[in-house]
Amino acid sequence: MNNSNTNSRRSFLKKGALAAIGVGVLNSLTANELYAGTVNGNLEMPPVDGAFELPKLDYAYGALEPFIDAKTMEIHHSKHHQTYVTKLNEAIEKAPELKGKSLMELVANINAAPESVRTAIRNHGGGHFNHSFFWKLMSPDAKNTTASAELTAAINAKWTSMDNFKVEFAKSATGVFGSGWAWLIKDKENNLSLTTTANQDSPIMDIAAMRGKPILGIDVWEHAYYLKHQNKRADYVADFWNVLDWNQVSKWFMEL
Ligand code: MN3
Repeated sequence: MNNSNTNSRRSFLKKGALAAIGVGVLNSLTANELYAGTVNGNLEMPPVDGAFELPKLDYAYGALEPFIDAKTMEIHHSKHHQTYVTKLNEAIEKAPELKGKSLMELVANINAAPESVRTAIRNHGGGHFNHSFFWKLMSPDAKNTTASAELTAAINAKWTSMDNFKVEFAKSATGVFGSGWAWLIKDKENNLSLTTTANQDSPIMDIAAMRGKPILGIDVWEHAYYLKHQNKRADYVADFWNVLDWNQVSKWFMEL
């Protein structure tokens, strides 16, 4: 049997043990279930000619002004994200058995990566996945978008109202200590939860403390906001709602 199945089982057993001692674990999705079937093609991102590529943005660097400034977008995309892509490709060069795997498959199976490149796949594969996801969540036309009826119902079921959800999400995002991400994730039954990850870890990773499929997330590394908002992360999170494309979140809620 291949390693990924063995690791999925181990991961499952570990999660079961954690749940038994009261640590909140969303569900027991196996690595394969996370990316099988109906996953959005854009996020599968198979390597192009053997190497991953920096995805193009659907909008100009200045298109999210005044909420996210053009310089931040340019550096974030063309430098930070590019570096994750470059270093992910370097890691895969050192572990040819990983060649040809989709980004989702790599990131969902950190434990299956050879030990020599595991940290690099975690940091740079995670970075490539998280940023590719993040760019698609934002749009200059965001103000014309609203959550679908299905997504609104799921949010209301958990947080009573959209306003209350936004308060809780913002708390989660401002509460991340140091660099990381805040996420809205869903389980197999479409139940929603908030979670955070450190560095470039992602909720889809088999090593995530709370695993699920992200449908919304915010990068709270200082590089995402420092030029405009300096130390005021809460202001950045407040501005984020103005560029968040609820059509995309609603789409992922149904499709992922
Ligand atoms: Mn970033």
